[in-house]
Amino acid sequence: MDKKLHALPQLPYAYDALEPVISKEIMELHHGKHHAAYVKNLNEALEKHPELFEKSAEELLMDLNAIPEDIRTAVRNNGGGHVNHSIFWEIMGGTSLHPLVGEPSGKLLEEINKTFGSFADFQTKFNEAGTKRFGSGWVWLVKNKDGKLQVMSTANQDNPMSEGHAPIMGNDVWEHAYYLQYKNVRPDYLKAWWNVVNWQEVEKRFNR
Ligand code: MN3
Repeated sequence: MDKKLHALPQLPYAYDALEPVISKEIMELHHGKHHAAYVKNLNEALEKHPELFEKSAEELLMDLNAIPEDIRTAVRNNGGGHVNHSIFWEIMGGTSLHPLVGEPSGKLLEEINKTFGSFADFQTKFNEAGTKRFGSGWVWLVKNKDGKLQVMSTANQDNPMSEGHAPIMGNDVWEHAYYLQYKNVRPDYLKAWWNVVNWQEVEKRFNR
Protein backbone atom coordinates (compact mmCIF):
# COMPACT_ATOMS: atom_id res chain seq x y z
CA MET A 1 0.00 0.00 0.00
CA ASP A 2 1.21 3.45 -0.85
CA LYS A 3 1.11 5.25 2.42
CA LYS A 4 0.54 8.98 2.40
CA LEU A 5 2.27 10.48 5.43
CA HIS A 6 0.97 13.71 6.90
CA ALA A 7 3.34 16.57 6.14
CA LEU A 8 4.19 19.92 7.63
CA PRO A 9 2.73 22.57 5.29
CA GLN A 10 4.96 25.41 4.19
CA LEU A 11 4.15 28.78 5.69
CA PRO A 12 2.44 30.97 3.07
CA TYR A 13 4.82 33.84 4.05
CA ALA A 14 8.25 34.34 5.58
CA TYR A 15 8.93 33.70 9.27
CA ASP A 16 9.32 37.44 9.87
CA ALA A 17 6.24 38.48 7.86
CA LEU A 18 4.01 38.92 10.91
CA GLU A 19 6.38 41.23 12.76
CA PRO A 20 6.01 43.29 14.84
CA VAL A 21 2.84 41.51 16.02
CA ILE A 22 4.38 38.02 16.11
CA SER A 23 8.16 37.78 16.15
CA LYS A 24 10.27 35.74 13.77
CA GLU A 25 11.60 33.73 16.72
CA ILE A 26 8.09 32.71 17.83
CA MET A 27 7.14 31.77 14.27
CA GLU A 28 10.28 29.67 13.75
CA LEU A 29 9.69 27.69 16.93
CA HIS A 30 5.94 27.50 16.51
CA HIS A 31 5.97 26.22 12.94
CA GLY A 32 9.36 24.49 12.77
CA LYS A 33 9.27 22.78 16.17
CA HIS A 34 5.75 22.66 17.65
CA HIS A 35 3.75 22.04 14.50
CA ALA A 36 6.44 19.72 13.13
CA ALA A 37 6.24 17.64 16.32
CA TYR A 38 2.45 17.24 16.00
CA VAL A 39 2.90 15.97 12.44
CA LYS A 40 5.65 13.55 13.45
CA ASN A 41 3.68 12.21 16.41
CA LEU A 42 0.51 11.85 14.33
CA ASN A 43 2.37 9.77 11.74
CA GLU A 44 3.96 7.64 14.46
CA ALA A 45 0.59 6.94 16.06
CA LEU A 46 -0.99 6.00 12.72
CA GLU A 47 1.80 3.46 12.02
CA LYS A 48 -0.05 1.19 14.46
CA HIS A 49 -3.14 1.29 12.20
CA PRO A 50 -1.74 2.14 8.76
CA GLU A 51 -5.13 1.85 7.02
CA LEU A 52 -5.94 5.20 8.67
CA PHE A 53 -3.36 6.91 6.44
CA GLU A 54 -6.09 6.86 3.80
CA LYS A 55 -8.06 9.44 5.76
CA SER A 56 -7.24 13.13 5.82
CA ALA A 57 -6.39 14.66 9.19
CA GLU A 58 -9.76 16.45 9.09
CA GLU A 59 -11.59 13.17 8.47
CA LEU A 60 -9.82 11.64 11.46
CA LEU A 61 -10.91 14.50 13.73
CA MET A 62 -14.49 14.52 12.48
CA ASP A 63 -15.00 10.96 13.68
CA LEU A 64 -12.73 10.32 16.64
CA ASN A 65 -14.89 7.42 17.80
CA ALA A 66 -13.87 5.54 14.66
CA ILE A 67 -10.20 5.67 15.77
CA PRO A 68 -9.00 2.56 17.62
CA GLU A 69 -8.79 3.29 21.33
CA ASP A 70 -5.06 2.65 21.65
CA ILE A 71 -4.24 5.67 19.44
CA ARG A 72 -7.39 7.79 19.86
CA THR A 73 -5.87 10.27 22.32
CA ALA A 74 -2.68 10.57 20.27
CA VAL A 75 -4.71 11.28 17.12
CA ARG A 76 -6.95 13.74 18.94
CA ASN A 77 -3.98 15.70 20.30
CA ASN A 78 -1.55 15.48 17.38
CA GLY A 79 -4.07 15.39 14.55
CA GLY A 80 -5.74 18.35 16.23
CA GLY A 81 -2.39 20.09 16.58
CA HIS A 82 -1.70 19.53 12.89
CA VAL A 83 -5.09 20.74 11.62
CA ASN A 84 -5.37 23.66 14.06
CA HIS A 85 -1.98 25.07 13.11
CA SER A 86 -2.58 24.52 9.39
CA ILE A 87 -5.71 26.69 9.68
CA PHE A 88 -3.88 29.21 11.86
CA TRP A 89 -1.05 29.86 9.37
CA GLU A 90 -3.52 30.25 6.53
CA ILE A 91 -5.75 32.82 8.18
CA MET A 92 -2.87 35.14 9.07
CA GLY A 93 -0.77 37.28 6.78
CA GLY A 94 -1.06 41.02 7.16
CA THR A 95 0.74 43.46 9.42
CA SER A 96 1.10 47.20 9.48
CA LEU A 97 4.14 46.61 7.26
CA HIS A 98 2.25 44.41 4.80
CA PRO A 99 -1.30 45.61 5.20
CA LEU A 100 -4.29 43.54 4.24
CA VAL A 101 -7.88 44.60 4.68
CA GLY A 102 -8.19 45.04 8.45
CA GLU A 103 -11.83 44.04 8.67
CA PRO A 104 -14.12 41.45 7.19
CA SER A 105 -16.50 42.47 4.43
CA GLY A 106 -19.45 41.19 2.45
CA LYS A 107 -21.57 38.30 3.67
CA LEU A 108 -19.24 37.50 6.57
CA LEU A 109 -19.45 41.03 7.94
CA GLU A 110 -23.24 40.95 7.56
CA GLU A 111 -23.42 37.67 9.47
CA ILE A 112 -21.07 39.01 12.20
CA ASN A 113 -23.19 42.12 12.62
CA LYS A 114 -26.36 40.06 12.74
CA THR A 115 -24.99 37.60 15.28
CA PHE A 116 -22.87 39.78 17.57
CA GLY A 117 -24.19 43.31 17.01
CA SER A 118 -21.02 44.72 15.45
CA PHE A 119 -17.50 43.75 14.45
CA ALA A 120 -16.18 45.39 17.64
CA ASP A 121 -18.62 43.34 19.76
CA PHE A 122 -17.47 40.18 18.00
CA GLN A 123 -13.82 41.04 18.71
CA THR A 124 -14.62 41.66 22.38
CA LYS A 125 -16.40 38.32 22.66
CA PHE A 126 -13.56 36.46 20.90
CA ASN A 127 -10.90 38.10 23.08
CA GLU A 128 -12.88 37.30 26.25
CA ALA A 129 -13.23 33.66 25.28
CA GLY A 130 -9.50 33.49 24.55
CA THR A 131 -8.61 35.17 27.83
CA LYS A 132 -10.87 32.89 29.88
CA ARG A 133 -9.61 29.63 28.39
CA PHE A 134 -7.81 28.14 31.40
CA GLY A 135 -4.45 26.62 30.55
CA SER A 136 -3.83 25.74 26.92
CA GLY A 137 -6.25 25.84 24.04
CA TRP A 138 -7.79 27.78 21.21
CA VAL A 139 -10.46 30.40 20.62
CA TRP A 140 -12.60 30.03 17.49
CA LEU A 141 -15.20 31.55 15.29
CA VAL A 142 -17.21 28.61 13.97
CA LYS A 143 -20.23 27.93 11.85
CA ASN A 144 -22.09 25.78 14.34
CA LYS A 145 -24.30 22.75 13.70
CA ASP A 146 -27.25 25.06 12.97
CA GLY A 147 -25.21 27.01 10.42
CA LYS A 148 -24.94 30.04 12.73
CA LEU A 149 -21.79 31.91 13.68
CA GLN A 150 -20.58 31.23 17.20
CA VAL A 151 -17.52 32.07 19.31
CA MET A 152 -16.19 29.13 21.29
CA SER A 153 -12.99 27.90 22.84
CA THR A 154 -11.50 24.44 23.01
CA ALA A 155 -8.98 22.89 25.41
CA ASN A 156 -5.57 21.60 24.37
CA GLN A 157 -5.55 20.79 20.64
CA ASP A 158 -9.23 19.93 20.33
CA ASN A 159 -10.81 21.15 17.10
CA PRO A 160 -14.46 22.26 16.84
CA MET A 161 -14.95 19.86 13.92
CA SER A 162 -14.86 16.96 16.40
CA GLU A 163 -18.09 18.43 17.83
CA GLY A 164 -19.66 18.97 14.42
CA HIS A 165 -18.83 22.68 14.02
CA ALA A 166 -16.98 24.18 11.06
CA PRO A 167 -14.00 26.31 12.17
CA ILE A 168 -13.84 29.64 10.29
CA MET A 169 -10.91 31.19 12.16
CA GLY A 170 -8.98 30.42 15.33
CA ASN A 171 -6.31 31.89 17.54
CA ASP A 172 -3.82 29.80 19.46
CA VAL A 173 -3.74 30.72 23.17
CA TRP A 174 -1.10 28.21 24.23
CA GLU A 175 1.76 30.05 25.93
CA HIS A 176 4.14 28.95 23.16
CA ALA A 177 2.16 31.19 20.78
CA TYR A 178 2.96 34.42 22.62
CA TYR A 179 5.09 34.05 25.75
CA LEU A 180 8.46 35.06 24.26
CA GLN A 181 6.94 38.41 23.27
CA TYR A 182 3.92 39.08 25.47
CA LYS A 183 5.07 37.15 28.58
CA ASN A 184 2.08 36.35 30.81
CA VAL A 185 -0.17 39.04 29.31
CA ARG A 186 -2.37 36.95 27.03
CA PRO A 187 -4.96 39.74 26.57
CA ASP A 188 -2.31 41.96 24.93
CA TYR A 189 -1.50 39.20 22.46
CA LEU A 190 -5.18 38.63 21.69
CA LYS A 191 -5.66 42.34 21.06
CA ALA A 192 -2.59 42.70 18.82
CA TRP A 193 -3.41 39.54 16.86
CA TRP A 194 -6.24 41.20 14.92
CA ASN A 195 -3.57 43.10 12.97
CA VAL A 196 -2.36 39.91 11.31
CA VAL A 197 -5.70 38.34 10.38
CA ASN A 198 -6.01 37.68 6.66
CA TRP A 199 -9.72 38.37 6.13
CA GLN A 200 -9.64 37.19 2.54
CA GLU A 201 -8.74 33.70 3.75
CA VAL A 202 -11.26 33.85 6.59
CA GLU A 203 -13.99 34.83 4.13
CA LYS A 204 -13.00 31.92 1.87
CA ARG A 205 -13.46 29.53 4.78
CA PHE A 206 -16.78 31.15 5.69
CA ASN A 207 -18.08 30.81 2.12
CA ARG A 208 -17.05 27.16 1.79
MN1 MN3 B 1 0.52 26.33 18.84
